[in-house]
Amino acid sequence: MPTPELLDPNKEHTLVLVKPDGFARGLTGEVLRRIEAKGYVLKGLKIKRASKELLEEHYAEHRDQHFFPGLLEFMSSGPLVAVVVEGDRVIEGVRVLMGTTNPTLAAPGTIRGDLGRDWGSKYVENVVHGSDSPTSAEREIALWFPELVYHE
Ligand code: DAT
Ligand code: MG
Repeated sequence: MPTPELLDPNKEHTLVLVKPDGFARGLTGEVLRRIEAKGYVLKGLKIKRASKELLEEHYAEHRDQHFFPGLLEFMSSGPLVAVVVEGDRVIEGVRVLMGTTNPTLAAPGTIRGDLGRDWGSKYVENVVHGSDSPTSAEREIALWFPELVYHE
């Protein structure tokens, strides 16, 4: 396989996941369309069924929350799409595009507000994930795309 282009450490990146609900509903293109239309650039992309081990690392900050087992069950229930997105202030920008966590309450115009809802399931199915800070973004990208990060 050809070596992928490494991420430019001088540029800002975030990790986006089109979650299993979004992928299964055929919304991957719509989510990526909004991110690209905003002007951000896709630097890495893969379809993947995430293991519980990977998700435990990814959601480590929520390990002690009551919803943690259900969150891992939902996130490993089917394939998802992982994406590295680049752009100035992209971490904040993608969070604004996503909308708030609860998809029933997320504002219209946002990905979660326009495409998500409650389905009466025991999980919060909210279509998309985006890193919440530079520290999280760096950690999450190294976890999902180690091949794009330069290691000495
Ligand atoms: P976000 O995904 O908006 O960054 P978060 O990091 O607080 O939200 O939580 C991660 C995911 O966990 C979220 O997308 C859905 C789920 N979640 C959060 N709070 C929850 C709750 N109170 N009950 C059930 N699931 C929850
Ligand atoms: Mg979060």
